[in-house]
Amino acid sequence: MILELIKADITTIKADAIVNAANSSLLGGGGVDGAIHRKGGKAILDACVAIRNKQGQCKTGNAVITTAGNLPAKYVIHTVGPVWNGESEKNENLLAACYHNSLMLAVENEVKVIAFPNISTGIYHFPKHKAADIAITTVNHFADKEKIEKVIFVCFDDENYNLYLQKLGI
Ligand code: AR6
Repeated sequence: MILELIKADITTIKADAIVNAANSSLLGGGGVDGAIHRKGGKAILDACVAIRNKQGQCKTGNAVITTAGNLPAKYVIHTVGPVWNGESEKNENLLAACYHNSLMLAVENEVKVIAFPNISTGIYHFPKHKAADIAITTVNHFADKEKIEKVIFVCFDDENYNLYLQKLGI
């Protein structure tokens, strides 16, 4: 499994799946979620509504998969990160679950290339250095690693990009 780092808008990435930092409603919001729904179009929202009607809200740490609509990717994996509230261990486990469950869904759907944004580090205020450690560790420890060809960490802001550069030893 190759790890790649880029600084970009995730909606421009042509991966098999891009991951969305969603909220439990699955009905869109601001940040990367807003950008994905805006550019991906109504097909994504329709698919999210269908999932909600079937299973209700998406719990923190869980993930669901939909079409990517008009985006260059094939799928969007929507995962709900924790809102940082200072409860370190609980929040850290939930953030790790986001990466783990997104990778599980990727494998189930034969996704070979998956792109992650820096989940929870925007509106949800998770400390960026801790979030980067969790993202990299969870991806590196994923048991079915050989089934994924490439994980792309997509950073949007300089602070995250510089942290990942350092932590990935690039
Ligand atoms: N491409 C890649 N990364 C982005 C983009 C983009 N287009 N836009 C922002 N980021 P956030 P959260 C980065 O706030 O903290 C929404 O309202 C951003 O710099 O999008 O998980 C949801 O509906 C940051 O590093 O997500 C939820 O309610 C990272 O994406 C809530 O925000 C995550 O920032 C989720 O909050």
